[in-house]
Amino acid sequence: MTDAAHAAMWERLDLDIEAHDALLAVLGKFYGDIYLSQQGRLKGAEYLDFVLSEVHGLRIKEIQDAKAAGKKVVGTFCVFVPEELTLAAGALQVGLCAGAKAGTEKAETLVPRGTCDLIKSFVGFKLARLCPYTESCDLVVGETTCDGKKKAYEAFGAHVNMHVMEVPQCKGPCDVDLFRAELARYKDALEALTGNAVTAASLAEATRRVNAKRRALQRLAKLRAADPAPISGRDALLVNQISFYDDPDRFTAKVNELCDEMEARIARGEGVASKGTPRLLLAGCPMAVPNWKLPYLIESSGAVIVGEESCIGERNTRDLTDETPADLEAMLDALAARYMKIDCACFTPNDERLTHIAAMARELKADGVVHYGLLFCQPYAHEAMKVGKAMEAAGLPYLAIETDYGMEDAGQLKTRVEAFVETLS
Ligand code: BJ8
Repeated sequence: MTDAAHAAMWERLDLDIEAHDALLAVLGKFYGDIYLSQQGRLKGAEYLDFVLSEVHGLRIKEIQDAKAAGKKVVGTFCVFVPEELTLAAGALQVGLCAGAKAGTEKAETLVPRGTCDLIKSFVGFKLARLCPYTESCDLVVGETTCDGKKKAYEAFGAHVNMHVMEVPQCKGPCDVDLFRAELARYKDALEALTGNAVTAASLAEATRRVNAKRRALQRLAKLRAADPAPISGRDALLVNQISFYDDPDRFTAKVNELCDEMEARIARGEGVASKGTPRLLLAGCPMAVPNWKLPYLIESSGAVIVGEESCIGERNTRDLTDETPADLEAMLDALAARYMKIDCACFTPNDERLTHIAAMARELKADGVVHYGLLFCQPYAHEAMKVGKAMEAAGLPYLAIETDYGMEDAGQLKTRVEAFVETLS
């Protein structure tokens, strides 16, 4: 696509062209500094670079072409929205979480200042007309997870066509029933939006495609247990971030190619960092594009990240949906069972998360755990304390970091991370 074709498309989407150009310039520079400067990247990382360079270009063109052919586009903010159902209704699903400070002043006219940057960012991107994904959506799906999100959706719903799914706060049998009913309500909303019925055949096919994507990401996650680490934490995070934007089948194929290359690299005893480099597990809040600050600080401080315990990471890919049910009702039951396993900090109690973090650290041979909490995020701030105690009991060095999308604290964070890495070496 030419620059002029890009610009014409963004104008049709009513983006603020000047502000959007400035955003892309900053993003390009940030990507160059954090990603292209890495040594020993996999050849398959060219796919990541290409997708990122065209994240507001070719992928948006594909989405616009699909819309012109009659497809509907559904935007989401949370891994509780089942992609299986969206695909089964013949729609496209894209993630709308954003990882950059943008339109903050405008966002603060809709949500309080003491709101986490993830929420302020998606509100700001919409109000400042900066996100071609949001502008492409026919339906935006929210969910009642944390208080910040559920109240933000009340205000956000005045700006987009919105459907809010109720996600329970506990995991008893009546909570699973509630979520099962919400799946049926979401299915109805999708059928009304697309005019397509969700059938046993379409849901079985969609489940197979989404599971294939999860299997590829599971495969990649397991390969990171090798020492030396075959892929940087930054690139692995980017793979997970792209999983929310790219075409699911193309993405699966590309991740499997990346895994083939990683296996060959492991067989040769090669990696992105030398054997014995301190290995860290990153746990906590999800990191949406382009929230790469902390991974960059960690990996430029002499450590390598070997896993992400996050919704843009293993929390989203750990569990597959059972593919064995043959009728639609049983398939919806299987979806409810699968999604209610997600150990988001919005649940109470949520002790399985502590078990998962300890197991991941063990399997990935992590030397320590860094917990990332986004400023003003109550659920993960509370759990950061519990995770600290659990890691102490497991004998694992632990560092809890709370930050936002700004760069003002980068120097101070780097000092803390370097000191932590020093204790591991
Ligand atoms: S399932 S983690 S994607 S809700 S950082 S907005 S929690 S105040 S993102 Fe999440 Fe779904 Fe849970 Fe995952 Fe609120 Fe915290 Fe902000 Fe957060």
